[in-house]
Amino acid sequence: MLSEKLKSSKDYIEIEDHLGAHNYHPLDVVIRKAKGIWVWDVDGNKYMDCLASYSAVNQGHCHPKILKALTGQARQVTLTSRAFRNDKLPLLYQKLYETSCMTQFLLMNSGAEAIETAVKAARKWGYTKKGIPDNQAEIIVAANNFHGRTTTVISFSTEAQYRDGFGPFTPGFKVVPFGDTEALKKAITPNTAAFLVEPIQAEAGIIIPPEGYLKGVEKICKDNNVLLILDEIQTGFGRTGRFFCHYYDSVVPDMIVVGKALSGGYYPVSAVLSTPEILGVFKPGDHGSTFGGNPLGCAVSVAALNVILEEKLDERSAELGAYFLEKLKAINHPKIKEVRGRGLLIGFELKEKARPLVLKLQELGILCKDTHETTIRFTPPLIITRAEIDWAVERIEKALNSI
Ligand code: IF1
Repeated sequence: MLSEKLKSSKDYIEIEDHLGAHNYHPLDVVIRKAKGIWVWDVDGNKYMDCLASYSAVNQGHCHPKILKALTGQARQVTLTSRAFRNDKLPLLYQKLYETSCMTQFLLMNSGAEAIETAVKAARKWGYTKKGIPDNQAEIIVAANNFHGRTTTVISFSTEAQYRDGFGPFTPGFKVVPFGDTEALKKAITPNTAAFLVEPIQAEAGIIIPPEGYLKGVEKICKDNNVLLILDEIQTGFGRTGRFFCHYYDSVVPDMIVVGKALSGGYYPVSAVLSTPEILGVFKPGDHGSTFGGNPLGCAVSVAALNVILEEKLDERSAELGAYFLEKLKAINHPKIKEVRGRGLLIGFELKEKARPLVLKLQELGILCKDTHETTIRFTPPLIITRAEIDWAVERIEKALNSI
């Protein structure tokens, strides 16, 4: 058996690089175990996880309450398909209703699938409710968006690499600059069904729009009978210091798209949170997924949401994010271009490529990830403590001084 020979990280990496598609360039750390904000590799090294699986483990790795829900449900029933009903889906609907101000929900699995769902709902709403002529619906998106990797979703990406070689693309999308309400207003036509946007652009490098942007967007959408779709897949569930990032602006979107921390990292669960007026456009057979709304995912999801509420992770994120940001801003180093963030969604931009700093931090026991070459994201699980932030900042300073 091949696996008996596997001893060090090197052995695992060799197999992965040989047999796996090379659609990633991961750090050479092979994680075997994780707990809270910490992970351990197969060589026994311990690291602080400052990526939190791109905000999917806001609750911390292997949270015991979510684990209990997972194992308990796994013994009962895991998958029924939506051909039949199950006794956990209604409980998740109720939990989403209590936590989101939205009134109708549709469960999927990955973030990209939920975005696809929102696109389909917006288009059908456009034809059946707004009266857009057949096949003419337009959806406006923001430049430098990241909403996933499926063919339709990359059709409205502005990142050359995400599209290159994957055409032809899905038509019906228009791009406007992020943070620019005037551009949005100008782009709207009678055929515009929706505007899809992230409250903070994470993949683009933690880009926070100008004050009042979302409020302005909300008004323009309302005035023009255009649906406002917010992608809170990464910014949701406490990451930015509020339960949803758009709570900062007191806006009421028409659809909220969520995923990642909705399951605390245990199982892929995503959803569109909306209203009967909009999700009501789906009739039986219009849309679905084998695994969407399955009882295992729903049980996990209810527990994951309970952890966020019980541990007040949104408040923790606001408080500790402000602390982390302040400490990072206090580092006086010529290589730092800008430090920005909201809650524990923090971007640390250098004047040069960030990969060497990422590698140095790995040596010093911190895992993080660069984006767009020069920015490192610091997005630890929201359960991190002040002392642990102090520990991290000490190492970040040390790493900066040694590259
Ligand atoms: C990868 C980035 C983060 C997302 C927003 C939808 C999705 C994502 C705002 C799609 C997913 C992930 C995917 C992951 C890397 C990661 C990422 F660097 F690419 F941009 F988190 F910042 N909307 N983001 O952030 O959700 O289908 O993946 O469940 O490896 O591609 P998904």
